[in-house]
Amino acid sequence: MKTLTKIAIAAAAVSITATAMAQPKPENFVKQRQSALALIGWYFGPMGAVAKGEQPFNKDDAVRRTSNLVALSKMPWEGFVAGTDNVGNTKALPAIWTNAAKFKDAGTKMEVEIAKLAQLANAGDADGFKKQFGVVGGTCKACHDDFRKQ
Ligand code: ASC
Repeated sequence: MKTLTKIAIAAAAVSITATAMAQPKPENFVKQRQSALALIGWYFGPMGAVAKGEQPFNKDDAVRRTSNLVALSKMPWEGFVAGTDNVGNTKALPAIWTNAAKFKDAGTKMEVEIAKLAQLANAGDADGFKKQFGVVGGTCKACHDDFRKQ
């Protein structure tokens, strides 16, 4: 096969894949963001007992949870595409799209504060970690107050 033909076939394959990947169903966007946010709750929530002093700080557990959270905190946003405000059992409020800059800012705050929490976990700084847990929780709450149905 001529090189040019090979290139043309490869390009066509890439474009078919790109087209297929660019069109998830609206309900799959909802599933994507709800899954990411549920996992954030899964890895974050149990550390509340540490923050409250009900459980000792365990560096390995904190590092494991926060490294997952650093990755997860970047994920929900691509699920909030326009036109998915009334799909399935979403609690997303229209303000997510009508006040997109504020929503983006609220999401970025969570990412930034989770990154700090991960740094404190890696440093084994139990006191700093406990304080920062509350700061991260505040970023969750702020976004839920403004952008999620109660
Ligand atoms: C969690 C969780 C939330 C936030 C929020 C913070 O662990 O599942 O939605 O923290 O309760 O106020």
